[in-house]
Amino acid sequence: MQVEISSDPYEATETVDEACDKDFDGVTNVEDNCPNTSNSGQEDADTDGIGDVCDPDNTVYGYIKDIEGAAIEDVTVEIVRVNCGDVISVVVSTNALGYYSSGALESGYTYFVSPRKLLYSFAFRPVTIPQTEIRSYDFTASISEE
Ligand SMILES: [Ca+2]
Ligand SMILES: [Ca+2]
Ligand SMILES: [Ca+2]
Repeated sequence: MQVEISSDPYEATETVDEACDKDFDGVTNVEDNCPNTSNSGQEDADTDGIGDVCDPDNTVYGYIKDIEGAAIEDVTVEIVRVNCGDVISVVVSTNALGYYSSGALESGYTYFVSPRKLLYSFAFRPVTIPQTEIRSYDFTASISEE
C-alpha cells in the first residue's frame, strides 16, 4: 500500500502551527501578537500589532499588586523624564488586572516609573530606554502609614 505525501511539505505544518498555541496563553499563533510569550490579554500600548511583552519599540509595562497578590485597579502610573530642567511625563492607569503600559517612549533617556494611589505607597523605579531586555516593571504596594 502506498502512502500519499503532500506535494508541499510546508502546507500541513503551517496549518497545524496556526491552529496551535505555542505559548499556552489561549490565543492561537496566527492571532497572537506575541506568539512566543504568554500574554492572554494581548495588550499593545502603541497599537503597532506587536504585544507589549515582546515589543522592542520602547514600551514600558507592568502589573501592580498588593502584598497579597491582588491586582490594584486605577493606579495612576507616571512615567517621568527629567532633562535639563524640563520634565516630560506620561500618565497611564492600571486596568482591572492591575496592568499598565505606555508605548513609544523616546530613546536615550532614563525614565522614572512612579505608581500613585491613595492609601498605598510604592517605590519608584528607573528604566533606561531602550531597555537592554524587554521585561515588565511590576510593583507591589504596601499600605502607607498615616
Ligand atoms: Ca499563544
Ligand atoms: Ca502570546
Ligand atoms: Ca506594540
